[in-house]
Amino acid sequence: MKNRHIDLLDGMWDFVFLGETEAPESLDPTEISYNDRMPVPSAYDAYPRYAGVRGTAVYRTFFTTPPKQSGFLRFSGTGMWNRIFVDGVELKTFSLPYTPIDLPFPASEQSKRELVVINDNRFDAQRVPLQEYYYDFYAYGGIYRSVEVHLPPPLYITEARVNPVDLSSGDVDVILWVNDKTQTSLSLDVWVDENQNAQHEVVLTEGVGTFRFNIPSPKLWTAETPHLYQISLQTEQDAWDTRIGFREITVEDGQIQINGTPVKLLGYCHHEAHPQFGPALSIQTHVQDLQLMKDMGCNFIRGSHYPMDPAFLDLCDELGFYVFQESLGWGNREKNFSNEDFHQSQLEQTRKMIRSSWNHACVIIWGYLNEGASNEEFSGPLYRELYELCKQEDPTRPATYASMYPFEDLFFEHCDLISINNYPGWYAQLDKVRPLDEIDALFDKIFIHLEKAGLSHKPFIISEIGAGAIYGWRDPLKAHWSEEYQLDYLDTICKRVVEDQRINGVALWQFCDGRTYSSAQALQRPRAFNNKGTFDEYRRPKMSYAAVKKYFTSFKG
Ligand code: ADA
Repeated sequence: MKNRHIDLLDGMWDFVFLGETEAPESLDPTEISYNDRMPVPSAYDAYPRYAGVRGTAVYRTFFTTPPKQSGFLRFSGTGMWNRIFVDGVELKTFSLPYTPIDLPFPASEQSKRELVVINDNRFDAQRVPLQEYYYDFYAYGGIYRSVEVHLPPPLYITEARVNPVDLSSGDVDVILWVNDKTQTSLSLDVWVDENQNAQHEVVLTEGVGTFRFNIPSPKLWTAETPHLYQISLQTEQDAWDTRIGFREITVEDGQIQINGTPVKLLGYCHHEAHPQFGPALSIQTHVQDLQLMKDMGCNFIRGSHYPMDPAFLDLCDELGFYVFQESLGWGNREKNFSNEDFHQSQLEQTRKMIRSSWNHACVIIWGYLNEGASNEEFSGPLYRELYELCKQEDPTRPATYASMYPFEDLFFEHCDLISINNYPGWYAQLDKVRPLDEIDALFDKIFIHLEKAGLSHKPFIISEIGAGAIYGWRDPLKAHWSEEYQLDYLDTICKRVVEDQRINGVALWQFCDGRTYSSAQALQRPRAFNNKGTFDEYRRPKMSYAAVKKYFTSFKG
């Protein structure tokens, strides 16, 4: 078996923070003086020396290639705006926070290669159309996920979708793309779990080819039995590797089914966030988070509000979680929808998200535009285009968006399941003496409305609901912000979810507390944190943990 040559560039890089430079677009990478060192991956503005700064930072490292060897760099996640140079030559300027991106670089006579990243973390509608200052989670800068150098041969597979199409026969359909569009065929061997499976002569048209192979009597993948197959597509000089799970998602008659069996999705919205490291979470933190969720009986994670780290998705494949993977957006309004750069960036990042996470068995739902203006006609074109894009890129998975308008939403026909964010009893009527009563009342009203609107055939999930609690704040009066109020709140909602068949799932808001904006916007956010976590930011459980665990672990379907 061969492997593609991949070097991980993670480690200490040269670094300098230049502050509020006027034009990072015209900085010359050869004229930078570095005065510090910085780990990659990490968010530099989470470290004490640069905490909270906004401006331009420059990173540099070196890597080696054999002379005359080209390749590509894979950035798994960066914030918020970047210009990338290899040997002084600009490869690309881009701003797609949290989104994996591959950048081909040219060959050189030299084997020592210089990589420079000019990175800017300022809010700017032109440079960074996807990220607004008011999003309710802190927007960090830097290279916060891994960077790899891939050194493939001259003809190589750039991407492949490996789709188990038949759970009983074990047929797997593959569509693959190669870098050279003039090639008309590709010979390859398929390996499954270290065993040679079959040889194929794949016909290529415009650099794209398809073929089918078979894994007899496959073991099925579910969150409870996360069986994975290691697949390697081996050409004469190269290997393209992935893992797949045999599972099928269907949405029918108001149900979400996995492998033909209806499931109730029980879990959390999960930010990649830590008070010391921002969005740069280690594999250790990922595993801790996932173990805590397993312990509570969760089978579901909504990756809010951006594509999750590929390393996190690998773990969800392996440990067994159903994931709602969504692209970056938060409460976008007319200003954004009327901005062509925002529109195009939404489409681009959603496409990249789907392509880079297509083979993950854990991903069962695509999402976009969290709490956008789905009650306004002006946002219709983008909602429709994003839905169509999801269906074109992937007809095998449902697509949806978290709506905050259960009664006024205009686009429920453009989604496969209805996802509602709401906070009855938290952002409650001020004169309500028993705000918790709002919870059941709201869902009763929503179901009457959906029935009248002829939408009862669509599965329904609560994509957010929750209440804030300050860790350790106990109060016999059970007031807002006390652990007691949050406990009663989550008890009420979890009971309703497990008992009501019309609710196909819940992603509680949220797994753990997370840092948010630090301006006067934080007046509703004590400590400048969103405090609705069942755990605090250091993953210490609040009282509500027991309620969630009680209902989720005892749910039998
Ligand atoms: C919204 C939003 C979340 C969070 C939440 C809250 O639903 O999608 O990101 O801000 O509200 O805590 O109010």
